[in-house]
Amino acid sequence: MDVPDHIDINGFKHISYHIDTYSEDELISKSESFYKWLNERRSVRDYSDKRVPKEVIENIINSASTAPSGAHKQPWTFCAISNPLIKSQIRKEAEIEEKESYDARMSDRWKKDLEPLGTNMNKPFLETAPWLIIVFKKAYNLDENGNKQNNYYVNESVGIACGMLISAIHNAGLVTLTHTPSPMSFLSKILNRPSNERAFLLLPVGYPKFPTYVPDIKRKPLEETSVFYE
Ligand code: IYR
Repeated sequence: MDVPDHIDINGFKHISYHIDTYSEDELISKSESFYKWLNERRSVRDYSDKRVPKEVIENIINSASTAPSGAHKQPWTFCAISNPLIKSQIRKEAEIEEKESYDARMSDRWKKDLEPLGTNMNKPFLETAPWLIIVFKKAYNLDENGNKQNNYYVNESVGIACGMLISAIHNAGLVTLTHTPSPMSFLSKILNRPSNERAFLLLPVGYPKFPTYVPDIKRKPLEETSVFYE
């Protein structure tokens, strides 16, 4: 059918959009192989210091930035750090916060829940990994006059972008870890971020150290993660 390549909605141009579609057999096999590939991803805590080209990190960030966001505000900034001095400053401050958390802020129950994962207050990966990506959420934007402009569903939007970032890292054959030093305000200071940005997640990116061991955990089966209403 002949259709216009664009239409007007509320004075905004909407362009016609197509994606490839598949037969049911192809649908099943593509969705299954994607799941199998994604299921190979593991959070890794021990990194090689092997170099990763900047262009790879740029592509990974661009992939994350394709995420859907409230009113298409893309309320995120990805800070990518390879500078060793900044990495060591981040490690130093993160370990101060982590020591306080593990010593005083986290409940015994929480620490017990983390035991199988082998986490502790030491974060050498913050210096060893060739790159750290720190994701900041933009609580609001500032216009030219310094007025606050709302963003919408900021946590949802940035959370989705982080999921896509993690998948892009896995796709590149690299590994990461969702590290959550808490509080994370020291990152705004070190990286000199504006007042409308708050640190959301810190991800080291690189190759795993050899040999690397990860906890022998299992993922919940479909029956425990989903309910179908047919
Ligand atoms: N933020 C601490 C503690 C920690 C918390 C959770 I929930 C984890 O899944 C893992 C660690 C840290 O990064 O060590």
